[in-house]
Amino acid sequence: MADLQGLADAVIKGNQGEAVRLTQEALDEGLGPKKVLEDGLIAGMNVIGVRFKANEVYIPEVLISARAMKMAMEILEPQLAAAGVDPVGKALIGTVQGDLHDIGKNLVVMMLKGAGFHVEDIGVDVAPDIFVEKIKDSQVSIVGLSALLTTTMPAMEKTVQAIREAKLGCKIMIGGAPVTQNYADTIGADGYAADAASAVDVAKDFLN
Ligand code: B1M
Repeated sequence: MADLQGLADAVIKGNQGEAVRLTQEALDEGLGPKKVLEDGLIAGMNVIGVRFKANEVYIPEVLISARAMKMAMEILEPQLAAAGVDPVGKALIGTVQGDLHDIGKNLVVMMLKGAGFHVEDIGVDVAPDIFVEKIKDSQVSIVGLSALLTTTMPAMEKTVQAIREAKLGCKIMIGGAPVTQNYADTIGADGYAADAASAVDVAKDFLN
């Protein structure tokens, strides 16, 4: 019988082989891909998110779990598309102009994917006009900006301004080590997250 709790546990433990095997087994037994995603993979990543926020697990564990989820998603994604299952939300994320740091951004991307979001990662050193162009192309409702340098924080402000001027109507979340809620308020961003797990909470709030 399909073991979705076992699948969630495989993601929590970062056991790629088991995550792939149990995903395939559940599909073979006729379980809907949405159920496998929600009650297996996302349930597992949710636990990792909670433990990460509570400092019970650290970045390496999150990366290992995210990799297990990614492997299982390779089997699940075509089935989700075939079944017409929409992602919970669509987000686009990049590191702002002048900044090459991407480890934190990548974690945010993984956690959002783990929570069922479709995420377009547009990389590092992204100029404001490129953000605007990519948002127009992908029609996302959530945009994430990451910065790790105090010297690139002004690029966040310019990017927020460019997105507002283009009237794209999306919610903007910012984050990165030097960034604060106060800075988000100052530059007119809609939200701030201190870490990758909190970024999921902020993105979910945006949907409501
Ligand atoms: Co750089 N670097 N670095 N660096 N680097 C820092 C950031 C620094 C604090 C080191 C230091 O001096 N102590 C310092 C910044 C000082 C400052 O501005 N206040 C610094 C500097 C100065 C520089 C250079 C200028 C050094 C030089 O060349 N003289 C240079 C700049 C290059 C550039 O960007 N133009 C530089 C280069 C590099 C490397 C390329 C060598 C490398 C980056 C590799 C990469 O990312 N692929 C690097 C690294 C690794 C670091 C440190 C050591 C680690 C950063 C990191 O990945 N942390 C960092 C010192 C440190 O933090 N101890 C440092 C782990 C990561 C998981 O955390 O990114 O904070 P973080 O992400 C968190 C949260 O912030 C949040 O969630 C994540 C997970 O919980 N978060 C978001 C992040 N983005 C978010 C977005 C959101 C929401 C939450 O919504 C969209």
